[in-house]
Amino acid sequence: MKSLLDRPVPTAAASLTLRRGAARVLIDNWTGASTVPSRTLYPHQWSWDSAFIAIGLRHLSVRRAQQELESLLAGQWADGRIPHILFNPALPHGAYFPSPDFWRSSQAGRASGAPAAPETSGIVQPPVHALAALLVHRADAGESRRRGFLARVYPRLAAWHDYLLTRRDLGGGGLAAVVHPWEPGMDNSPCWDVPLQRVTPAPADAFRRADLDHGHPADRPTDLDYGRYVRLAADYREAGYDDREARHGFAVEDPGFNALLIVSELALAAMAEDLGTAGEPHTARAAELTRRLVGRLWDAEAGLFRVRDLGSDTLIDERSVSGLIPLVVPHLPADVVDRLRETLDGPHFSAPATRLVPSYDLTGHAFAGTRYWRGPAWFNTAWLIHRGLRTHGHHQEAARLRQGFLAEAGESEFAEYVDPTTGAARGARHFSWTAALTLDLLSADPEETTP
Ligand code: 2M8
Repeated sequence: MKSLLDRPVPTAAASLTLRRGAARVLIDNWTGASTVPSRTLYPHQWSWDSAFIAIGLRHLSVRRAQQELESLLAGQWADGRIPHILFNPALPHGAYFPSPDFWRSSQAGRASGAPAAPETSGIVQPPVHALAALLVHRADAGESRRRGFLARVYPRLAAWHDYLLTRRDLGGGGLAAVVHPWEPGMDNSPCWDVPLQRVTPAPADAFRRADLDHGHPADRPTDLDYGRYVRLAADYREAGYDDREARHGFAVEDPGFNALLIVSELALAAMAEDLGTAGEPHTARAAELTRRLVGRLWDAEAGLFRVRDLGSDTLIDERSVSGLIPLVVPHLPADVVDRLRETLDGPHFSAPATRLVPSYDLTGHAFAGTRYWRGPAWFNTAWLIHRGLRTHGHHQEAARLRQGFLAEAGESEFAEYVDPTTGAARGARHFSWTAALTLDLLSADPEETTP
């Protein structure tokens, strides 16, 4: 097991090596218009991956970072949704499952406004995009204005948020709901176990997984999990991906997802002002969403936000890193911020072998150090929590997390995630958002704590 004391602050030479390594990953994973998360496991364009990637790419090439986001927006549906995958038509269907012929977006999603091309999935991922777009804009505001970047992306991002806040307010409480475990980005979290029990799995012989060609079965979700993922996605497809028609077998309000929506609403406010229009409607919406988030999902006793299961209208009794991500919201009540910091440093999330934050409660009944989102520590969530600590002025804790992040990223060859009990790298290597967010933390700009 690695000792935390063995980890000095990176020297200038070590930082340069890290920067070069991270840049190499992004160059290798660039396809010409966007970046794949991993050449092996995830060979298409993913939604929230591209947002994190753009945040890092802006330090290499602002133009390329803009292109990353605009390439994703080319797959946006007329109803406003940004699909979670845009498929590369040059790849065979077997490269990833579920493939375009499963989702059939251009046909099955036509009435919901799916584009004729590219083929996409029909579900979504967390709305980090407006935050990413604002950070990309600010990396070179002059160039961005000359190219009309904000003018093009702002209306599309506003439509995306409108989709989430109208079609996806399934609980009627003013928060966006997610309807598939892939939507909050934490596919296999124990938070989904109870709501997923209501879903009849598709039979195992009805599909062929491609993830096991590259990922280890002990790390990935089980076949039973996949059966349920397939059932939910197929039912949504059969309803034309229409949220007014679909009877969602799974619907939850996720704190991380909604926190990112709030931060992105604030980013839209800043964009609107830059474009000479009023940012106030977005600021007001962010304030209202913050009230809803605290009102519907905060658990003061546990000291973190919980997931609300809309099937039973109860809070799910699990502790996930998603419940800490709201730290990134600027206008949280002070007592909530204090409790979140305590929880971060307490027994549930303070990992023995990594300075990253585990995805699930270290003491929880379902904790598994290597299995997908059921314990492993991920770099994007650490980046968000780092941002949250800085937003609330906790610079020392933020600096510690940054240092841990950079050490883990380098030692793990930019791994997808890390086992928090041993520090061992797991999942894909040369993973794009790990590299991108490394570049970002190496260039951390104190001006950028809040939108
Ligand atoms: C993982 O999710 C995909 C499905 O979207 C998968 O397991 O096949 C998650 O970690 C998700 O958050 C991430 O966006 C995606 C690509 O990196 O991989």
